[in-house]
Amino acid sequence: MTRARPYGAPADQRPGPPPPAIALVGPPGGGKTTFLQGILKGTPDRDRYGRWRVVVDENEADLAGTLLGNIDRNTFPVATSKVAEETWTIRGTWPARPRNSLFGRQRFDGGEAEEFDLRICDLPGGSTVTPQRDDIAGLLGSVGGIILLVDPVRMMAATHDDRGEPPVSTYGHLHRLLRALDSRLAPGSSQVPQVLSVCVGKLDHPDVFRLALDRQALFSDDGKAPVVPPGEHSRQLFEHLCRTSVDPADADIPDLLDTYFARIDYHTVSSIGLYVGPDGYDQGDTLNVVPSGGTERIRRYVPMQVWETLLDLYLLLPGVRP
Ligand SMILES: Nc1nc2c(ncn2[C@@H]2O[C@H](COP(=O)(O)OP(=O)(O)O)[C@@H](O)[C@H]2O)c(=O)[nH]1
Ligand SMILES: [Mg+2]
Repeated sequence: MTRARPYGAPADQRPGPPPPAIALVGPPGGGKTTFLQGILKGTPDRDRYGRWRVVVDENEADLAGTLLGNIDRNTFPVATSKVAEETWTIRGTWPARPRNSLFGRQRFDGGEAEEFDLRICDLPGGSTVTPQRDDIAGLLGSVGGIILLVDPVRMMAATHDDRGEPPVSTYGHLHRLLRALDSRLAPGSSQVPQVLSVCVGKLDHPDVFRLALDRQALFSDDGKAPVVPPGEHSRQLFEHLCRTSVDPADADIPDLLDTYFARIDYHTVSSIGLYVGPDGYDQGDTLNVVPSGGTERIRRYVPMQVWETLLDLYLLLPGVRP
């Protein structure tokens, strides 16, 4: 985002270094635009993360406007039909006092407003990354952190999508992304400098939710909707999905990631959340997507762990915290 400069201010008062940045990537149809919609709709837990919001630049207002419209109508975003690149500014302050998070992670002292960029390169459904054409290498090389949104639905046989288009293979997509990143690597470095956040999406999907339940990965705080905690539980769920994927190549994803990244964080999210009714969360009535006139309607948007994924990764970026 371009910062405003007082009119007539000397030209040498240039803005400082660019803010830290995070890229959101993942196979087409994996939920990236819906994740952005979740960021726009949701807020992080204020006690643990403070106050954060998206600052929409005039040039990006189109996308935000469309997503707000979807939220009003309780719909998913329409599928991307051309390559779309967007940058959002995320700005906020941490809580005034340090606290321990539910999952034992320390939060930092608050104070001054901080900001960073969230960048997305959204490819149309069915297409694979072509580094030269999509300039994905430029995008990945320009950020300190990468959120890889993993789509569990396409990995699970029982829930293979039936929209006619075969889903792009997760391993294939990732392999191309990493090769693109490789092209920006300083000669001689063995691993890429970016911090990776592996983010399993669509937790609300009945089959994904059942899997998490069966694997005893779900934890609930005081009658609230259950979540898969970040870190070890999310990593185990992710590795299980890879190992048992309908695409046998996916079994090699964890090794591939370890080869490239020195630092990996793990989260599990749902951009729409489980259904929470007027009387709160009810474990007998969790389905949040219902059929409506030949399409799907979301009963109520309660994004889950999307802000947490973003802010946890921000804290891991080089130079953000001593
Ligand atoms: N159940 C569920 N479905 C999701 C979620 N996020 C995305 N989807 C589904 O995945 C489809 C593609 O999502 P989209 O955000 O367009 O993916 P993109 O191509 O990566 O931007 C949507 O139309 C939904 O059907 C989620 O959190 N829960
Ligand atoms: Mg999209």
